[in-house]
Amino acid sequence: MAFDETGQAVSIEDKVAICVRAYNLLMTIDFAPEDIIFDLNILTVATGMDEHNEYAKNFIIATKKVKEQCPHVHISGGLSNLSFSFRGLHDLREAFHSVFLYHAIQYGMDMGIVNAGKLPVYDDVDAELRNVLEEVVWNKSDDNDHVNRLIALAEKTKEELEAAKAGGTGVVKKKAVDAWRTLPVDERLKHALIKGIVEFIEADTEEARQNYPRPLHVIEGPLMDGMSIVGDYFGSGKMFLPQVIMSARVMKKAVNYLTPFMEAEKAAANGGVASTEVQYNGTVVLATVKGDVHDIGKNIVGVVLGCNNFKIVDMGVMQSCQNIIDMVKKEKADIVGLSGLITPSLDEMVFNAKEFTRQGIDIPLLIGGATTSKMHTAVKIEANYKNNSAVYVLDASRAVVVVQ
Ligand code: B12
Repeated sequence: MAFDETGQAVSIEDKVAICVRAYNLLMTIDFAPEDIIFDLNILTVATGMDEHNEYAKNFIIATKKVKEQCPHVHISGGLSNLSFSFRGLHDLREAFHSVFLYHAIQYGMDMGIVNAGKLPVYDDVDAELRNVLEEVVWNKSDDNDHVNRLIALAEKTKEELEAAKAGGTGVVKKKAVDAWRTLPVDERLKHALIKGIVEFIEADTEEARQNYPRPLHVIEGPLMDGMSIVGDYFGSGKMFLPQVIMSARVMKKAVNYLTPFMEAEKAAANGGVASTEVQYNGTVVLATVKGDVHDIGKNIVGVVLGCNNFKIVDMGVMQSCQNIIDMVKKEKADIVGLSGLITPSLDEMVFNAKEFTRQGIDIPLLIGGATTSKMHTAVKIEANYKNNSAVYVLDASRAVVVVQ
């Protein structure tokens, strides 16, 4: 922590000086710089004392400076201190944390202590409140006007909460909950994904299923639309990992709900014969490559191909190249599909292609997942796969045509 013999660092200069001093000391014993995490002290703002108003800004600016002067270190901080002045007003405090993190992350903050599952999405924070919070975080006025406006908003929130309590618990929240339930079903599905709400997902998925010709269309339509909004928020720092995990759970639940319907479609196409008794069109081994945990897309591909009468051997995530090769041989697979969504997976796929070539795998290799591309597949993977073709597949519906 940014602490020394005289106490905890408050100013930018002190935070930086203490960290640089600690860094230099640690360098003399060859401590790995990437293993150093500095906590720069997030201190309480909007306390009513002018000298406290710079605290959030100091943390953010110091984060940037420490990272410049101490290469490879990481920066952390405990969030609850920031909003300590507003104890009891949970929504306001959570909004405060979200706005602060949005900026601090852009300046290099790597990790923090916060109830992340409760953070609102930055864009969802009420515009008036967000503007005031921005001003307070950056201490944009000299005359305390911004702090006074925040206090006024806090007073209003408090009164609303008290009124709600008097008129029965949770009235304010209940109203907001009900409002999104009146949206059209596609919008409700998107909302549930973005907010990570599982409560109504099966009922809404069923309603959407009735509106589309095929269950797969619900996945490719509103569910994928919702996931891409989640991806945009995550990519731009407006949503955080625990929130994305909640979204992923919602998505999985919806897909699980639709799976039996897709299987029934398949059975109907086979004249009512259950999948175990039919002759498969071929065997496809699917895996997410080593180091990568994303599996929603791969699972959908598996379901869709399964519905088109392919035997699917889904190996799951984080699969080493050797495991995949062994499985392809064991299953006498006709096609192998690799999924990857993070940048390191691109190199891992190239490694797979080389090893497939070296170990004599000679079946078509499908490549999919958000970070893969036609270009990378052509230039890096296909060029290293000598025994057959590497084919980039944009989405699950296209996988069927390609595999056929
Ligand atoms: C959900 C999600 C997660 C979930 C995953 C849960 C799960 N069980 O899968 C969790 C929260 C765990 C997660 C973790 C991380 N994630 Co993430 N995640 C996402 C998110 C929001 C959605 C992915 C998704 O499921 N999309 C929906 C599915 C249906 O789409 P899809 O996978 O592309 O699949 C379709 C096609 O690509 C294709 N397809 C996919 N695979 C295959 C395979 C074959 C063979 C074929 C034919 C087709 C095919 O068909 C599918 C259906 O049409 C994306 C952003 C985005 N919008 O893509 C980020 C994203 C992929 N994640 C990202 C990151 C950075 C991470 C983390 C590193 C975060 C962190 N700091 O820890 C970790 C990764 C840890 C690791 N080692 O893998 C980045 C990757 C950036 C990059 N270039 O590296 C993204 C792009 C977000 C961003 N913009 O920053 N993530």
